[in-house]
Amino acid sequence: MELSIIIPSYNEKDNIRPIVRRIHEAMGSADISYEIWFVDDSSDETVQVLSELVTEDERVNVHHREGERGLASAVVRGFKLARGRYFIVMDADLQHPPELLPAMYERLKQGTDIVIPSRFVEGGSDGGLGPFRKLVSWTARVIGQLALHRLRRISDCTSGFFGLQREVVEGAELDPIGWKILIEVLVKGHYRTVHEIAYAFLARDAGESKMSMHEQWNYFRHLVRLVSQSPSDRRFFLFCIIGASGVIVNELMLTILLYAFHMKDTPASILASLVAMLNNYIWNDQITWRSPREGRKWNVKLPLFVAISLVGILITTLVMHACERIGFIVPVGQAVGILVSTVWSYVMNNKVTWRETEHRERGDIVVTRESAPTAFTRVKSGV
Ligand SMILES: Nc1nc2c(ncn2[C@@H]2O[C@H](COP(=O)(O)OP(=O)(O)O)[C@@H](O)[C@H]2O)c(=O)[nH]1
Ligand SMILES: [Mg+2]
Repeated sequence: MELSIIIPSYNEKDNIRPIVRRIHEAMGSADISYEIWFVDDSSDETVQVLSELVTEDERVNVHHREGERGLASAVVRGFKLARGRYFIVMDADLQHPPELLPAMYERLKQGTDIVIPSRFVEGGSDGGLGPFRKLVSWTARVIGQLALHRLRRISDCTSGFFGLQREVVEGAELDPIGWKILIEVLVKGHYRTVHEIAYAFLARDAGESKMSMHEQWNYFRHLVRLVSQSPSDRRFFLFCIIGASGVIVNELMLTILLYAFHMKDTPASILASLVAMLNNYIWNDQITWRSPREGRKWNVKLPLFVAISLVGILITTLVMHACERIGFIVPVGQAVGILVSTVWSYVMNNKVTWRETEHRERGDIVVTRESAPTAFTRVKSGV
């Protein structure tokens, strides 16, 4: 078996037959052995439609889960059931055009680990969503990309449409919450290459969306869990929290020095900053980079940390001025500067101050992009 197409479905009675037909049409010309797996949690006539289809069409397989819900866990079940060398996951409602399947398959066959049709690569669009859903979806993506470094370069990291080599998820401990199976795969999967293909996300053919506020909340919980399970993302998060705690220490110290010790403004300000720096150093040493790091002494680490922080202050000011020059007000420029210098300090401290002892297998992930041929982007589903 070459390819397994995995489709999570929940109350999609009017979409099941059309999507199977469209998949066969799309795959018809290609000489590929493939199977379709519906992982279904439906409580309506979808169940009957699927059981009829299984007897009519040998390529169709159904796994019905009784009393269970959840798009992402349905896909994980699909990964376990599927027999193909390659997997492609897509929705049942034809918002993901099956016409893209042969191109995705070709890429997988050439050895790309993960293929993601993207709404946000040149030539793609997400016309299938209303303005409110677009805003929610954009916010969710940005928060995800800030929290998890492996999502940063993937333009459509919350997509429900993607293909992968079986090995990407085999042996990975997938344990998603809610809907966004792709973020789970991107964070925990074993892969080196990602290819994005532009496509147009279309409006639903029939039935209605099952997206809800509850699912947005699940997405947030899922992110928190992934951050806690991914050492480097967890470190960056802790570093930011400790940095923020330093601001409170700084202000508190300043108040004490000014009003209890009647110090002058400038020395009070400098001393408060130094105390905050010491505060940050101690917490980072004890929490952020606790182990397994090189056993350097504090008299090496502390000066390095201070030097990096001082350069960070310089960076903040330079960025603030640069922003001011292009028309932003000073506080906004300062905020951008703080952001840049936080990333600077984190990267430098991670690489220099608390240098890792063991050689970790690194290797960057390579992301390539392709704008889709018009034929793929203009397909209208069933209309
Ligand atoms: N198995 C399973 N599939 C689900 C569940 N919730 C949604 N789906 C399917 O996931 C896909 C995406 O859902 P949809 O409502 O279209 O979300 P939207 O495209 O983001 O509006 C569709 O194929 C749904 O039938 C679920 O709890 N279990
Ligand atoms: Mg949909």
